[in-house]
Amino acid sequence: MKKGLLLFALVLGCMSMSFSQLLLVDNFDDPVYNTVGAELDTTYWKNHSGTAVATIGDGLTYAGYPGSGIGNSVQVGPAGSSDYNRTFTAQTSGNVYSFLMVNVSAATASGDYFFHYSSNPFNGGTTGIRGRLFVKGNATADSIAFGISFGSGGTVFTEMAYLVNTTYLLAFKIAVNPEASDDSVSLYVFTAPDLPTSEPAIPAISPVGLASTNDNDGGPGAIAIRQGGSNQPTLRLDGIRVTTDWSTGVLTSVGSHDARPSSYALEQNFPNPFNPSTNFRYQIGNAGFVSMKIYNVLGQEVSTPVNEYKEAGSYNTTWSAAGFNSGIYFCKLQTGLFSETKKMILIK
Ligand SMILES: [Ca+2]
Ligand SMILES: [Ca+2]
Repeated sequence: MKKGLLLFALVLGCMSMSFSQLLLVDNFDDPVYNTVGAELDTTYWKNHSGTAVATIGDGLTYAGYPGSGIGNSVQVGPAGSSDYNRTFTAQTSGNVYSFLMVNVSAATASGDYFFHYSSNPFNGGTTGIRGRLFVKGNATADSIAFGISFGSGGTVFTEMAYLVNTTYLLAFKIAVNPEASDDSVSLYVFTAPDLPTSEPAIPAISPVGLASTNDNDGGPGAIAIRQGGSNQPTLRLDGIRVTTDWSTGVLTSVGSHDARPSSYALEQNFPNPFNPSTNFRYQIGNAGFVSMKIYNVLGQEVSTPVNEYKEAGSYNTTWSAAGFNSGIYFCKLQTGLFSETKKMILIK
């Protein structure tokens, strides 16, 4: 079966289940890809434009935030121009929050955007839903303001109330609503130790974009980190947690989607041959969505013993083949970039 079909099957399976509503986590903590000074890794982040990619910087901390103090960060600027995106399951209704720590060391007076929402598949932001996160600085280059825009609309900034070289926790919200011209973005900015466990009533920037033509255009399904050239800020961002549920974003510690294939394994099932049930032991190196699917000898999917978000660790899963015919079956485990298949025999 093609990879795309498998992914589609995984997505369909997840939609019918109840699971943690974290859509994407990146703490830039994978030692294989995320060493300081290296380029933003293209294992997870796909290049949309530009060549001088963002690099990895020192990690950021924010007291109490689950993404705090884990591994490294992404360095945007001072040079370079690029736009790298990472997709997640598109959300066609409801709220999506991107929590991220941001520490700005320099920002231009006109400002520019450094992070944005787009659609899945990523479309470059010229069509589809689009929300952007900006920062600009004052003339003496010590105070900054954050800003947001939706679709092709203008940018709305906060007061120049924030400081350079200070780590803030941002919650960049995009709301997808059923009627025309009612989608929007809004922004919350927190200073440690402020860490509300539910969405505050009043954001730093109230909803922007309500009349945009990008409304209802597939929903958010990607985030992107962007360097914009001459007007861009210089900053680090870290601890990205995209979620449909505010409290999950700030409370649940689930590790990172960053994956090192060597820390994953699917052992041969036991017993094998078997009747009517058999066990699988497997190991997950980092938290993430895990699917275990059973295929018959024709390659048809016949059962899904596992299809949920799991913490890193070792697991045991039993598959009962009562009701299935004798024959050869395959068990495929998939999570992130890791995939392994074992062959087994049911004898009745
Ligand atoms: Ca980090
Ligand atoms: Ca709408």
